[in-house]
Amino acid sequence: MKLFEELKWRGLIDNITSPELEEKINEGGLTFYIGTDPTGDSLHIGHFSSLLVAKRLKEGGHNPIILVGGATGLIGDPKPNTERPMISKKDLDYNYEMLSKQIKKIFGFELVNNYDWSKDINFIDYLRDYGKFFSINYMLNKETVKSRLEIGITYTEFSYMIMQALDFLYLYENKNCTLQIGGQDQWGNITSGIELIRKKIGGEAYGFTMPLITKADGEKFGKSEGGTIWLDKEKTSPYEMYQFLINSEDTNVIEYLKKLTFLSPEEIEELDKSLQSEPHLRLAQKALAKEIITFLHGAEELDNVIKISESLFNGNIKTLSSKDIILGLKDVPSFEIIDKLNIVDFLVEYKICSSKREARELIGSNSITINDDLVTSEELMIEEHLAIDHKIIVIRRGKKKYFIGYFNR
Ligand code: 629
Repeated sequence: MKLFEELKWRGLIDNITSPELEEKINEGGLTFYIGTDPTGDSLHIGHFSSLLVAKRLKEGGHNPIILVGGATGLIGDPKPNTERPMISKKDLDYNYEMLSKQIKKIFGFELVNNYDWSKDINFIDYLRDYGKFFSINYMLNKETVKSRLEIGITYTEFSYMIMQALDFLYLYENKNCTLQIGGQDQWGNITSGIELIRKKIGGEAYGFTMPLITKADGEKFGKSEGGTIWLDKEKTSPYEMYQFLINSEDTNVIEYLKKLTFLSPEEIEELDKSLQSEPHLRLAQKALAKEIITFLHGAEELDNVIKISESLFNGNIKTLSSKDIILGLKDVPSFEIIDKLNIVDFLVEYKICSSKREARELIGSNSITINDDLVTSEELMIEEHLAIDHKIIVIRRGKKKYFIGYFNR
């Protein structure tokens, strides 16, 4: 399968600016770029599929440039239905440092900063050398701008597309960059650059956009109930990312394997077969989580995450450290254990049971465990010597309801 065909098969091509791009993608040898603004201090999994396409193109013999928008980040790419808050230069610089480090560490690509060339353009030159090539009608026709006319758009955000166009022209002239890629929301910005290159210097440049990943419920991919899934392990632990991925819906998991992993079409088709015949084994979800966690955080992190996940849910909680348990049970109810109580009073005090009667019933039906040990006596005193690492005890009510009690939080 040729590269362009594989990108299509993986659902990574939304729109291309000209038909001859297909052959050029298959031939290799293009210098291309993708840009990201430092609006946050980490990439999230929604950026990941776009940046992975840069890696796929690199493996297909093309030369990637990643642009981090130290200038455009100060202006704000207009969003369809809201004005972006103005970011401070201090925050922008911090985000820029964090994002550049992260992209270099994960992808190792050449980075450029559009502040380096934009900062030297004075206002009059900007209007004469670039603004002159943009008719208001052309700009008003951009999807995002059109949708903002109702609620209002400032001159600042309105000008953004000229800045991104200017970037493409700069990289075309200085790095022989003839292709820009981006998510489908970038179509207007990318075509603005192609137009500027054509009108100003008679050059020919190309672009293609990628579909943004969807979720079964139409929600934006990369947002879970626990919030955004960040690539920075300090913001989203490998365990949380693993849980997010392993819980992918059956209806989405094959799309995610195509877009977010380097598994071959044959391997993905095998996983699709297992999804159809033995969905309960969740082999596709396990493969997705394995590939992404290994790519981002390394094989060791993957092993640790699987150990936590299996120990927690196979009744071997005592093989884990309190740190891993807290990580693995991040969102379960937790409380500070103050007084020494017997188990019945304890279960009522910390609202694990609604009454002493219910507590006695659940103990009697073997439905309460402490650190995976069944509670068989109503006289059991809950004391620190029961704690794991002298810190926590894990109470499970029934099959899946967990609580964490802290002795020394
Ligand atoms: C200057 C800035 C350029 C080229 C691009 C840019 C950034 C671009 C943008 N991109 C999004 C972002 O930064 O806003 N104007 O968050 C985001 N991008 C990755 C994909 C995207 C896009 O980082 O292109 O479609 C979704 O992840 O929204 O000269």
